[in-house]
Amino acid sequence: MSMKDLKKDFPILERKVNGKDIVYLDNAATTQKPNQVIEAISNYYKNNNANIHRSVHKLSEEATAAHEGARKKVGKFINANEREIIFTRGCTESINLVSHALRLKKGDSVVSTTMEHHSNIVPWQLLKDKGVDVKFVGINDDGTLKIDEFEKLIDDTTKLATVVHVSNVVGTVNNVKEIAKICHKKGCKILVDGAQAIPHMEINVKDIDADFYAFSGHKMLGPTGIGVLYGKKEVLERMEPFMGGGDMIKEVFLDHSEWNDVPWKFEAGTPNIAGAVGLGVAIDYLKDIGMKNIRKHDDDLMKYGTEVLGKIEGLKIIGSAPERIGAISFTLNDIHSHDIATIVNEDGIAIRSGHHCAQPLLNALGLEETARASFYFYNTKEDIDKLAESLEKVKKIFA
Ligand code: C6P
Repeated sequence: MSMKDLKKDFPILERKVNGKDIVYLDNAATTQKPNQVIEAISNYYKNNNANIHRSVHKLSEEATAAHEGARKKVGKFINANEREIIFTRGCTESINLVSHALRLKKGDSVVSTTMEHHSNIVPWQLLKDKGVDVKFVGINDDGTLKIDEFEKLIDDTTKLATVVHVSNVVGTVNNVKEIAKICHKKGCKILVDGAQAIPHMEINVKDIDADFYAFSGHKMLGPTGIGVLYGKKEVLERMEPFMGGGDMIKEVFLDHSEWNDVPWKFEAGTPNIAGAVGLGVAIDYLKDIGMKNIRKHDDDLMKYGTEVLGKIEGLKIIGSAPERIGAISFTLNDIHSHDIATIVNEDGIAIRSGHHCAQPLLNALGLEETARASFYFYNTKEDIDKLAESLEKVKKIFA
């Protein structure tokens, strides 16, 4: 089956926007959902809904099995043990979990990068009140990281380094395996923000040797409100809880409590059970296509997009790292990106504009905003052609 045929699994891609067939090029913000995922969520609520881990009745047993089954699927998908998979609300919460549960203190430091999404900057800044220092690795003009800076910035005080696997703005693929090696050699742990990597490539957390790997379900065909934090079991076991509440305890006394085993120690309260079920089915769907096939298709689109958009006079593609995937950011003459996005929307084309929640990265590139087209396997070369045509119209309007 060709990637084009898969489009029919996505009901939303059949709708019209402003009387035109929708061209959805905002996949880095969120991907669309196939019928299989939508139906799995609906089926869960129709047939199995109950709270989990708490009751002995049939529905609770089924709901628990569905939730824990999804955890198994996630574990297998990234080559981790299921006990190393913590369900969260999304990548942002996964990073915040680590920033709280590590219990960093005065004198400790964290090394991050200028390329990060705000989700991997602000949680670390919030630790400044505690006396934790946050340092940032810079970028080169082509949108690659200054990897040598990791080596220089990590010192005896550094407890954690954190890096985005794939940039949501310039699409740069960082060599996280090499960065993990540097971190471990220098004696600190590494957290990888995999939000934009996991939709497009095979992820093997053991091969990367990441201590933590964070991502969101909704950027990989799953529902919103469900995400994952992978953590090495021995690391998670040494960490303190993130939130307190039901299910994260073994026993509660009035003066103290004893924590549940990992991963449940980090999952306080009733979780997003339907979300986990939906994510599990999204993973089944991705595996059926094959992550290698998805990568190949998305690489082809990136190449084609770079060629076609690159030919438009006045259009400048931002970032030229040797390995990029998923997203092309660009400026067009001096037209504001919100104007670009608004005008192409008239042609049914969805792209993102603005700072993409990565203001320090844009500042480092000497910009305040860009337009961004981001792709997934259901996109076609025709989608890119339509965007190019529409951008010519934008230029005419502003000529
Ligand atoms: N980037 C984008 O349009 P959440 O919101 O928790 O699902 O994901 C946060 C996040 C973290 N890291 C990276 C690299 C990301 O790209 C994102 C989300 C979207 O680029 C929405 S701002």
